[in-house]
Amino acid sequence: MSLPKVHPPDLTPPSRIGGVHHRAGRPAVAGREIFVPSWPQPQLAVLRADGWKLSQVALLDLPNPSFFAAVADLDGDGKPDLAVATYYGSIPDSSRDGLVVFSAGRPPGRSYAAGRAPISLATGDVDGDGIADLAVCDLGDAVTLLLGGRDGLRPGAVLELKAPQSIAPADLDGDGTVDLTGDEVIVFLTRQPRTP
Ligand SMILES: [Ca+2]
Ligand SMILES: [Ca+2]
Ligand SMILES: [Ca+2]
Repeated sequence: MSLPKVHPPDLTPPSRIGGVHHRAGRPAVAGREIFVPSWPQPQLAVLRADGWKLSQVALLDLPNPSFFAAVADLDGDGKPDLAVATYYGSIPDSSRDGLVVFSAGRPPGRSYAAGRAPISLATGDVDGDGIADLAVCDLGDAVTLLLGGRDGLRPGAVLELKAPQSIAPADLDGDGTVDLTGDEVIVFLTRQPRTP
């Protein structure tokens, strides 16, 4: 049996935007679109896949460089939204750090405070209201939980944790709401306590 021949995709690497070399952060995917954050440029490339062809269709401006993007319907309108953690690269200079959310992946972006030096994101419905929520890990020793809603994100909780690198959503206790597990195997169960 012969295997079908596979052709490499026709890629236009986002690492050459504007003729300046930069590095790509953790991308996010929604349908046929791929959102690629980067540093040191404070921009995010929007790529679209068409079969094997992948082309850049937009370049979104950010207040800071970014290492991490995530996609989830954070306002409950049925369209996936793009969240980008932006981080200048210095914990002492964190004045422009935070989170930028592009509704349906399109500008303008809306900025939110999300700790100092945010480096990674996780999404899931933590409070069980049917709208995706967002957890932000930052090098300032915290995980910030922001709750999704029709009018945008609102503060949920701040969990102190030594230099969290990443966090994963999962329903660990099977109650239908998403729980969060940190890289130090610390588990945040979000189940509401039952009244006796
Ligand atoms: Ca949405
Ligand atoms: Ca929610
Ligand atoms: Ca749960």
